[in-house]
Amino acid sequence: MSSTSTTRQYDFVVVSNRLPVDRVVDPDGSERWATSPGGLVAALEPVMREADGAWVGWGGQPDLGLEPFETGGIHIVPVDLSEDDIENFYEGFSNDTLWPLYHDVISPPSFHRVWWDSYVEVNQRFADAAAAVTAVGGTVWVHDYQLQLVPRMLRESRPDLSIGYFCHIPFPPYGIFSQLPWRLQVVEGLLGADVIGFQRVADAGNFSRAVRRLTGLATKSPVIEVTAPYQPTRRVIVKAFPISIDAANFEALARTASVQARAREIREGLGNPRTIMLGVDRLDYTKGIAHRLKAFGELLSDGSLDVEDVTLVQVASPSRERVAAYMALRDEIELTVGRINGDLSTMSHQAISYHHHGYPREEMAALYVAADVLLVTALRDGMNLVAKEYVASRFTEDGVLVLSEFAGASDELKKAVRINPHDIDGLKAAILQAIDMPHREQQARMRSLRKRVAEFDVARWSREFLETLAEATRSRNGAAHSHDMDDVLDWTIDRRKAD
Ligand code: GDG
Repeated sequence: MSSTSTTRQYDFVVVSNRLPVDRVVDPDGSERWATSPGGLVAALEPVMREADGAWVGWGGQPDLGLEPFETGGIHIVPVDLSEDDIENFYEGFSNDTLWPLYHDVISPPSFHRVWWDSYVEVNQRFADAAAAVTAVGGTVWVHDYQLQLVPRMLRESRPDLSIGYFCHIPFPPYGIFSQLPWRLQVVEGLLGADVIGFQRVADAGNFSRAVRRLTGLATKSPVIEVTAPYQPTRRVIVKAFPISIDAANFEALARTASVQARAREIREGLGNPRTIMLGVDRLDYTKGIAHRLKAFGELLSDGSLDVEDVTLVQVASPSRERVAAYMALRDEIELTVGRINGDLSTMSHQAISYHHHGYPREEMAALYVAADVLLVTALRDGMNLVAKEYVASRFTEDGVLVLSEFAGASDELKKAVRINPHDIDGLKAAILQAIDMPHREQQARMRSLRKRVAEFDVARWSREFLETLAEATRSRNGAAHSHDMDDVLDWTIDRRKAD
């Protein structure tokens, strides 16, 4: 780690709530920063390196008071959050207002004016930090629902910038979005961007409808004409850019001898069941874990499945543990798992192997390799990367993906066994279909899924977004955007030709 000057400016800046690095305390008490394993870092790392870009975000703990620094080749510009900011902006407005509202109000959103005030204040802090470190004519890419006001705030202070925004979660239909007391401010905040990206075509449509209803601006997909009284008048592009994973990297990991050996060990540890089913989710009410458990429990208790033959491994990684709805969910899930295991496990075979842990990537890959069936039963999910990771790991071309139609991934992964998780009988039938699927059918489906995931990987996602942003900016103000960004785009286009 080395310090860099606070006044340094960059041609390419990414802004996200969390930094792409985690603070790690080693056994000897020393502290260091480790790159988070997330796909976003993997996707943007080459672009960052090429453009010598910077990442603006929060370090994950209150009041760190850090100066900009460099780690793993990435320039880091930390934004400080206090305990109050975490409570009001992050756990409050982001995770207890926007998250449930944007996921079909599965859990009721709370609306509190102090949370909103904090959201405005913290968004301004992120916008100021980004404005301070971005060079004239530079490009800023803002990520996710915690920072929806940043595009407009940046546009006001830095009209010279090229501004992109990507929403990782769904954008709700107007009937739901309109519940938000600050709906107009949010829409106006996003319209500060030149390009607004969503996971699904439906999300982009929902956003455009909200714009029409709230502002009266004209929209004709993919363009929103921002006209007076809004200033500056310009065109905003609103489109779907479905996010993906570093598929080649995942496959390479799955192929390693150690991951293969670990997968065999996992199977043996479970008592060598005929079928291993797997669920991997943050412990979140959007993921439909309770629906999955209900269907599986019923299949065991009505005799359709035998606990000696089939085991469900459920990884529920800890998430948002200070938010009340997540505490209640944990209790509900763990009670259900306990009941099913208590009623239906035998001395030698457990019905559900439940793990409330985060695991290293290698262990995740071993689980994907070991699993004959992956269950994705989300009630609403922007994309669901777990589904794509499973597909990328199945280089043997077998295994079955059961996929909720309410996950963004279902727009692309058409050969999955598609389910409506609310339809418990349908879900049970799909689980049986997956378990009994002939090998040839598994292969035919998996080949098609793998082709899609390999072709539309995360590098392509970031490339397509940044190319669209560069084009939009060019048409707005001639070729006035940064020349260094041109170099990055030349590089991404060369990469595409090489693919
Ligand atoms: C949001 C949107 C959208 C999970 N447990 C462990 C672990 N993971 C990794 C998975 C996967 C990622 O976390 C989860 O991504 P998802 O896409 O499934 O879901 P969200 O966290 O809700 O992400 C979502 C995504 O943003 C991207 O735009 O797809 O819809 O909600 O990569 O593998 N990784 C490790 N240990 C764990 O225990 N190492």
